[in-house]
Amino acid sequence: MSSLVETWRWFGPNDPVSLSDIRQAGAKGVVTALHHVPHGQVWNLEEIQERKALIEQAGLEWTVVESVPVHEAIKTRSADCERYLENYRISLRNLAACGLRLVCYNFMPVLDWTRTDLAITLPNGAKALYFDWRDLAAFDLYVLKRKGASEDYRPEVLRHVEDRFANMSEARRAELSDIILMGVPTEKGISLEQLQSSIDQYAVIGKQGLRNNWTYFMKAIGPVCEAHGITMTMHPDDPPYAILGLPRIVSDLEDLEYLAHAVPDSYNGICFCTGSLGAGPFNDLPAILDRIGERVEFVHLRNVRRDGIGNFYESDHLDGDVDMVKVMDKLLQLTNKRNSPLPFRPDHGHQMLDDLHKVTNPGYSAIGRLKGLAELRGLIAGLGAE
Ligand code: DNO
Repeated sequence: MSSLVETWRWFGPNDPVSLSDIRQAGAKGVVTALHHVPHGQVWNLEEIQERKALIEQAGLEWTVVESVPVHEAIKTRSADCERYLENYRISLRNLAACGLRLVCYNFMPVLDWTRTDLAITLPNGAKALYFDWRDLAAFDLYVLKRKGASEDYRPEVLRHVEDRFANMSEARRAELSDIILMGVPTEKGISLEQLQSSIDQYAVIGKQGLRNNWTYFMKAIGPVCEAHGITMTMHPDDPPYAILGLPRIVSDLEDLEYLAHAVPDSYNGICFCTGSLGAGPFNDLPAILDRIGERVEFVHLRNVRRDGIGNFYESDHLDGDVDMVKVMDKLLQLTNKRNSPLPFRPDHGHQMLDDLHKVTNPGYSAIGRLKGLAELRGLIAGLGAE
């Protein structure tokens, strides 16, 4: 029998949210990465040790490494793939040498998570991240001008897109492109040209090709993971759709089961992100946990509220389309069967109160996450007492 452990994402020494803030929030563990190291380069031992020492001096523990980014050459299995695989193995060995054995990563082509707005104002005045299919389509059709793009959107999405784009100010158009091309804050975004050429490249690879490349990646790092007791946790696609013509392979239960069967070894784990999976109305999260719960080694808890055409905003942690009570109940049941604790972090929070006047990493301001964590903590205590 084990327990859920509270962790908190930290973007490193430049994060406006400090380690001392994290301690005050009550989290025990830190989730972080060497964000300044360019994707694909080796994480050297000294730098990992230094970062770990900083966290421990603050009375915390570095619980999860999120993310060790997978270089595009590996995802596309192109010419430099073997070199980047070797770099990845070296980074994993170095992490394990520092006692870091739980890693989160994703296999989303080029873009990490995607939103179309980073600060919509909610009725109560707080700000939230938002995804609108019509804005994505406007970008796709009129900025990216992708061939065949209109076939990928439903008529109710396309209906107003032309007008919507025509009425968008230049500033908003530029902002929309920046947001879509952004990826992880504190890491570099990509250019429109890079996106265009990746789209062409992935059109040839397709979904099955990407699955094969993922399997190849996992088998290539498998011996290192097994020798050093490392668990990899794959983050689901955010949102859980193939967007902008790019294939995606971790969007629903079928995908998750495919991955679990393709590499059945225990180093192949899942990062269960309720916000990412929850943005798809086809995903029944408690049912997914019933099927693949044993593979879950890390959890991101956040909620979303969808509208009729699948647009969604990030809602309060206990208020949205994800039934957080049921999800938490299942997670607690899972911890009963585990020997090791299951780390979770309150994922994204609203920008609110004092944070409205600060520059923060989108989704990662302190107070909103603190509120989310407190609510989740209460839920755990309540369900645990039952
Ligand atoms: C967004 C995050 C993701 C996640 C990566 C994992 O807020 O959950 O950026 O860290 O996809 O590789």
